[in-house]
Amino acid sequence: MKIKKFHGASMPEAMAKVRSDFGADALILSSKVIKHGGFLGLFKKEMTEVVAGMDPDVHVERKKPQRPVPLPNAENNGGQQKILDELSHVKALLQKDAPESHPLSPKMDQLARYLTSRGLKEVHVQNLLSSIDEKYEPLSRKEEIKKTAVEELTVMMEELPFGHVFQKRYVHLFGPTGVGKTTTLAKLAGDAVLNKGWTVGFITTDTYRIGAVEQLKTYAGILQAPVEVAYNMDDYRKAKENLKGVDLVFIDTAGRNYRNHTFIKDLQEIIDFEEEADYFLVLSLTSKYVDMQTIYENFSSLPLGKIIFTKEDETSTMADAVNLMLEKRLGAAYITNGQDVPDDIQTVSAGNIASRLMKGYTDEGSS
Ligand SMILES: Nc1nc2c(ncn2[C@@H]2O[C@H](COP(=O)(O)OP(=O)(O)O)[C@@H](O)[C@H]2O)c(=O)[nH]1
Ligand SMILES: [Mg+2]
Repeated sequence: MKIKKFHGASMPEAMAKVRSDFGADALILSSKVIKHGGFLGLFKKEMTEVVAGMDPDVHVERKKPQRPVPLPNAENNGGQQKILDELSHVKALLQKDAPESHPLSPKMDQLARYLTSRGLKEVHVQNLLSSIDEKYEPLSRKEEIKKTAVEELTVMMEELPFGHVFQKRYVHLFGPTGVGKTTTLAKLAGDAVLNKGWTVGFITTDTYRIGAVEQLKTYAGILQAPVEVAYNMDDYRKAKENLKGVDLVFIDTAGRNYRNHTFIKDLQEIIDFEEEADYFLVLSLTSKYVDMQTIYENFSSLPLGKIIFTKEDETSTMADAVNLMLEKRLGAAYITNGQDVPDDIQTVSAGNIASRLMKGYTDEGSS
């Protein structure tokens, strides 16, 4: 299949280019609004980008017009010449605007199959392939393809916010049961105390699970940090008052089945969302994509910032995390990769997520 990106000031304009190049049989693989041009990142213009595919085998040549062409004579020859000149001008413009497209080479096909087998969605795979096709000469070495794919995947994610710097006093972690919220909170607090020399305190609203408060107290004890337990909004406000003297307050919440929207309302009854705080959604990389998507959507009524992905050590692919971030235009702050507190946590960037996704590529198949 031939795949190519088309750009236009509007959707109809981009589609006209698709039809002119690929005909009526073109398959639209994706469309999005992108920012283009500008100066120092400002004044960028919005454009529509359409990725279209066309199978050369099923492409039907468009019929030639049946109208008889009038024979040239002295009277209409000048007019005809003008039309022909204009047509060749339009043709030249179209050719200039539309980059050359090629059918997938076996090596690019191998890249597409690798990413699809990891779980990256078709639309993102096709976007990646057409960016590589547009920008690079045909690539043949696997190492070269891997490097280029990492670069282009990084570009696809580069506008999303990644990593984190603590600038607000309150840090909230939300997420389903057992994803690793309490453990991650302990890792973040450990880093703040041990590496940055800050003072920290904890508030937990997880009073549902037996042992949850004790689990947090154990970690807090090691860091010699105070823990407050809040059963309702009053307790929560008092807890904040009691922790006025510390630099950072980490707030642990109960893991609930957040595919059910009522549990989100429970959070709003106990936590004061008016405060200056960072709100993270914690999702396990071992979760199913559709569940991550529903949980994120249910949380969208809260002032959610970035995601923290956990349990990288328990899965072989980051593809669903990438699918979610690209689809929801979300960034990630951290990835955790083990049970050791405080060591098994890393800040993330678009580049290291792209590298993680491409990690197994050179191990598979021929070079
Ligand atoms: N393998 C692995 N296990 C983790 C990770 N983070 C947390 N866990 C484990 O997941 C389990 C649940 O963690 P917990 O913090 O209690 O989850 P919570 O219910 O979301 O607070 C514990 O056994 C943790 O040790 C991680 O990055 N990798
Ligand atoms: Mg917990």
